[in-house]
Amino acid sequence: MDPEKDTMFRVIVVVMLAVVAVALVFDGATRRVVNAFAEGQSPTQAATSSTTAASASTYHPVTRTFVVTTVPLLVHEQAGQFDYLAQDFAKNGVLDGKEVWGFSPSTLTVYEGDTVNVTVVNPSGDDHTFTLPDVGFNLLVKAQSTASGTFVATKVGPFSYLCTIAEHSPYMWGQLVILPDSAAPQS
Ligand SMILES: [Cu+2]
Repeated sequence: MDPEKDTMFRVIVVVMLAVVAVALVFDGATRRVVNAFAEGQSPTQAATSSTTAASASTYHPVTRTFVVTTVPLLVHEQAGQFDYLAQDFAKNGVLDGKEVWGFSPSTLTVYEGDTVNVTVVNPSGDDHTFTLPDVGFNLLVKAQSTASGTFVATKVGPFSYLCTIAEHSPYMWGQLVILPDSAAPQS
């Protein structure tokens, strides 16, 4: 090939590659700015959004209301119903000095920042408590009554709630699950 033509050909290829590269970069920048306007940001924010967008949650906390009922599972009143209970409740039986009660439901799930409203219904003849030691929340629910309270879910984690009446406490418990706000549906 003519050396002069060969040089010209190389120059044309390099110039074309440069034009394509500039077009791609310009297109990317334009898309970021257009997307930023669509999301209500300024172009300046858009320039930094690629590093900050992932961490910020847009979840708006809500109030979540729960009704929890205390339910008898294996208690003294059932001794006539299940013949094994007489032995269980006797001295050195597996339920000596205890009764098995539950909370229904036994799991409550909320998101970080939510306000949690709990009403505990206790139809039974025993007093109970609904106690969340890690949250600093406690309700005493007298026999055949209801009690309500509210707290804010500030810490992420699973937290146990229990009845602190000694006869019930090993068995009568449930779990409050506070999920991080980043796990919530983003609005
Ligand atoms: Cu109890």
